[in-house]
Amino acid sequence: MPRQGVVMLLAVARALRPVARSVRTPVRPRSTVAEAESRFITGHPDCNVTPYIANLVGRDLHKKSAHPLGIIKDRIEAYFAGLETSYDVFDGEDPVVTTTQCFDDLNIPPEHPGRSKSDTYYLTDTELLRTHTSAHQSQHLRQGHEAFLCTGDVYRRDEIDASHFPAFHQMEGVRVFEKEEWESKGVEAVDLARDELRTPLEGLARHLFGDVEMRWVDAYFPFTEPSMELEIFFKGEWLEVLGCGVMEMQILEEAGLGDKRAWAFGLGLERLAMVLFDVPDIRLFWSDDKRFTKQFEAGMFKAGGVDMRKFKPYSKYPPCLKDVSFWLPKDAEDGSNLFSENNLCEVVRDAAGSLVEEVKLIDEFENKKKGLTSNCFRIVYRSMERSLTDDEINTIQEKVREDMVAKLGVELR
Ligand code: FA5
Ligand code: MG
Repeated sequence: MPRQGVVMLLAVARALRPVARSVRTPVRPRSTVAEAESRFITGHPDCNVTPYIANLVGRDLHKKSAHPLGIIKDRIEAYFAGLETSYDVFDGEDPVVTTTQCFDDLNIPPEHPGRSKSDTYYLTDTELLRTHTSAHQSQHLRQGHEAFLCTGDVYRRDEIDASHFPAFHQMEGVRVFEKEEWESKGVEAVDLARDELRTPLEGLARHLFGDVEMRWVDAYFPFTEPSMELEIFFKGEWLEVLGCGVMEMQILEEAGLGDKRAWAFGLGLERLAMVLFDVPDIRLFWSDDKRFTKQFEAGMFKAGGVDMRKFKPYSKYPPCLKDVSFWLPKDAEDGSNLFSENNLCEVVRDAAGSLVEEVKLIDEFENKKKGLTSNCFRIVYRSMERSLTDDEINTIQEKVREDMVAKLGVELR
């Protein structure tokens, strides 16, 4: 969108902001000019994008050919380029999409938890940071692409640990089939699409992991039927590589392809890169530290990571643990509650950025007399790059505690 349009939208969003704010609405502590002007922090009452998240958008790690995510993406694209069907390749769509693109077009019902503000980053009530690359399926189909790959950064408000980060990268693949293809084979359309899905995706898994054991597991996605996940047995564990299925007809019909059938898949690049390069913490992908970036080079990939140089952790700095105990707020009249684990994680992320490694519930009990529930969470702080000082962690922890009271309505114990 041209800059003018953005400015205008921001102005409209501001004008629409409710005048009478409830007294409980906390004053936002960091209302800087930069924040007010951010494309992502709109001032709309439904906006829950924080400065920390806004700063992750646009890093385009998947486009860097010497970054582990770029290396894996290139490897997958090279595999598809070697198949008979020719796939159009996309990797530059705007991560800001509409609720129509991300959910409605995909048959995701209004009550689906993935739509909630506790799971998803909204800019306004109708615009959000995409939660999956499936958000672009319909648009590419409408534009006439019948076989394509589409990679991008996706965002989910989520728990915090070594394998979850609020931003990660997905690649989507779609392939459409014509009536003649299933008729000439004398099979049902849905069976053709399902069978035609298995070979290239199993081939992809071998291209990445070498000669591994694989299995197909039934799954559920609102936009495919049947739906499956492909798992591989790697380093002693079953690992989910991708989700896929035969696209629901409604999606094809709305794209003007009602007489065709298609399969689609979606996979996460971080999960693959973590196991193939031995990267122990998902935050490392976002590091600019030369000790990380220098270890990777374009095209260095070898199937299964065999004979491939692996990531050597440069050192593990000591963690700093902080526990916080508090009484949960009571539910509001409409049953809603300011506190949720995801909201707590957001508060911690906003104060600590990538210094937070894990947030976990370690104790919970109910005081029947008071009618209140107490939680104790452990926050693990650790830098990937240096030792942390007590002072800086205490300052962060103090901010977390203040925000927990102001934004989540808890009573600290
Ligand atoms: C989806 O996002 C579907 N859109 C995938 C799909 C596309 C299904 C097309 C059918 C047809 P899911 O939420 O399971 O599904 O995520 C897909 C992949 O993203 C997973 O297999 C996993 O590799 C990766 N992934 C999911 N959540 C995370 C996370 N928090 N961190 C890192 N990778 C993740
Ligand atoms: Mg899944």
